[in-house]
Amino acid sequence: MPERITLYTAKICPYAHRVEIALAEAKAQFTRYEIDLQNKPEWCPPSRTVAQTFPQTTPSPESVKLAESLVLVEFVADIFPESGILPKDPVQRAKARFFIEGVSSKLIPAWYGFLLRNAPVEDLYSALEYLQSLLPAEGFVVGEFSIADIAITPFLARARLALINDIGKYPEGEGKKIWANITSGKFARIGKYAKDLFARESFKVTFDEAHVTEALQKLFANLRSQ
Ligand SMILES: N[C@@H](CCC(=O)N[C@@H](CS)C(=O)NCC(=O)O)C(=O)O
Repeated sequence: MPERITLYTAKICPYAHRVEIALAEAKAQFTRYEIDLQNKPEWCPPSRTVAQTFPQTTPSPESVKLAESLVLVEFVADIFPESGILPKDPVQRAKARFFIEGVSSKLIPAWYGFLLRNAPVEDLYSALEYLQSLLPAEGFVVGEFSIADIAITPFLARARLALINDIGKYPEGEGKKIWANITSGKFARIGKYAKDLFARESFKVTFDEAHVTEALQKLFANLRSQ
């Protein structure tokens, strides 16, 4: 187990946010460095496929550097087993990972496609329909709050902000309606699930809504005119 953890992160980044939620669940002591993704330090990997999230055992060059949000969430679960975010039962663990797979392969591509390229909203609806079908009648994905809920929360939180503020490439004025569509009616279960996720203390203490709203506005303000 590392003696010290340093997390290089960015409030805007949904991937890095996963790790912050995991650390908050674990009540872990760590040093947090906010990185400006538009002006990254030299040592930060240039590729956008690599997360800006590295727990380090010490700040020295010899320190252990790890990346990739889902790897880091499980790393936190491994070194802080008392956090309870990794289900003890192997079946529940597999179910949590199965849900995460759906977030990665269905929800995230559909959301970014819609947000950035005005891809059909039906893709987003069908990804959410699929994930909703995996949810139990109430509570979190495997009952207790787990890695599965951590994987999706930052994306739902940013989708809400982008949609209620009408930020994105999709037609102007559609955002609020779409957020209402995906949280009520046939998506009422997702709506209740999102409320439960947003009420979680580990989410509340790690989400700077004003900062993320402003950052989304800055990043994506010109999308419709491009
Ligand atoms: N698969 C990575 C994805 C991380 C990722 O794409 N992060 C974005 C920020 S949200 C990034 O690296 N942006 C930096 C850049 O584009 O240079 C993970 O799960 O950690």
